[in-house]
Amino acid sequence: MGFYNLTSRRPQHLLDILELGYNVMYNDVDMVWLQDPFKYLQGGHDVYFMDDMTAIKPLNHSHGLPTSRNGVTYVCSCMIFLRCTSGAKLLLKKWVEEIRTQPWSNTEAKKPHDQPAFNRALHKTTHQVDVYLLPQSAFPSGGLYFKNKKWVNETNGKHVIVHNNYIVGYNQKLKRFQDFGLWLVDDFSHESPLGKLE
Ligand SMILES: [Mn+2]
Repeated sequence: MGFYNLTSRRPQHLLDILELGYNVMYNDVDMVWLQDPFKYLQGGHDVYFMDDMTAIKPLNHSHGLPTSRNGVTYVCSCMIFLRCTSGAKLLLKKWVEEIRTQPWSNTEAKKPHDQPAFNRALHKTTHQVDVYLLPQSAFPSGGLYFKNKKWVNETNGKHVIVHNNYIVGYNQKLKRFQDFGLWLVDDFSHESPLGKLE
């Protein structure tokens, strides 16, 4: 419940930051940075994001808004970079509106879920917002990265931000990061103002 209440307020918080005149990088806490993502934010697009699909795409896939047969896309609301532009602000306003007008889209949980609303907002603003889909090899979903060792080997060295999703629960996420050698927190705890995380 806390998660949904928090994420339904997320677009408003992001909009507030843009209104102050800043660009903003948002990412979930269940993600690990293996390289500097900022060099991937090429061009002057309004918004940058990654796909939550698990199917492998060609390395030279399109950077436009994904299309799908039934009009449902799975752009991830887990990592978003927004420039302080009218297009990005419009998208966030539409996202807030979509959560308010259809808050129960996640019928299983009966709680507002912001990712479908984000996707609807993207489609409704498609001609007004300049979007950029980040390369899958650099920004893979957990459903691909943690489940396809062959793909991970083939794309070795290209991974930038890995999302530990397609698994539920804090302990499960922690264990998977550790199992895959991606739990770097302990190694660098002496450099962190937070110290060791328990
Ligand atoms: Mn996440």
